[in-house]
Amino acid sequence: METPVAVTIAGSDNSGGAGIQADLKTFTHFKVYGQTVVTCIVAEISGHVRSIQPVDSGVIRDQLELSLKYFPVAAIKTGMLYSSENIDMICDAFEAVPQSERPFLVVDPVMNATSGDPLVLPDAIERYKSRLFRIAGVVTPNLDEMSAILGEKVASLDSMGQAVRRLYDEYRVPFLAKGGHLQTGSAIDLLVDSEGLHEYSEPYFQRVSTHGTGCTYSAAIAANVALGLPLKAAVGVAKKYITQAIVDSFHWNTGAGHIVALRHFWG
Ligand code: PXL
Repeated sequence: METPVAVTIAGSDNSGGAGIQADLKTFTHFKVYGQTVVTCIVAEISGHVRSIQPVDSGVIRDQLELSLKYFPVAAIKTGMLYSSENIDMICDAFEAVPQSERPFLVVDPVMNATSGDPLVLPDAIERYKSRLFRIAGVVTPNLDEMSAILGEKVASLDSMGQAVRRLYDEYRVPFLAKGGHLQTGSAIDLLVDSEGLHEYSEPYFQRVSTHGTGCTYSAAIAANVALGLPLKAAVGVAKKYITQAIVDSFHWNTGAGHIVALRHFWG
């Protein structure tokens, strides 16, 4: 099989656990050729964002147009998009591709870092709802992001099931609701598509950093769809991968303290 190409549109995390860096490592793990559209440069470590430098929107557009024009892009994932202007521009570039040739689009609606620091300007959330969700192949919100999209708190498995159905009814594209933060002993995610609800459950591991889990999970879904798996199966593979990445996290002790990071590769 020819090596498929996948593109991540996201921010750069210098510490390497999240953002563009996590996405590229994940694409490489699955033997998918990764390309990047960098939206922001973020200076951070797990648990603390120090500064954000947005990339000029014309340069963001050029990165995406070059990938779409010159490469057989099978899948795109979006992470930290930062502004409504960026979202508009990405939708415009995507919609300019004839419908039958469009890559599969995974939208991770990144709003905050695990530390709670905002990674999006407040008005961008409306643009996700009015444009980007509607052209997605799947949208992958966590509980906080689902709450922000729906405008009401989603904090239990029951409410997550109802919420994800409402999202499907509203936007008519598959949604993967990630319940990892429910802390029920299992990390339960619910995918809703035209066939209904599918549940994915793996053991929940506490006390390890979750920095980059959303990025890594959505990149793994994009990689596996690019490899030819149907969405339902791609989510299953990605769920097992993210669980193992957490279990086998890196732990470092330096003069500045103890730090944990996801493992994106083995061997
Ligand atoms: O995990 C969310 C996220 C997305 N994108 C970038 C990030 C982070 C979290 O820190 O740095 C660039």
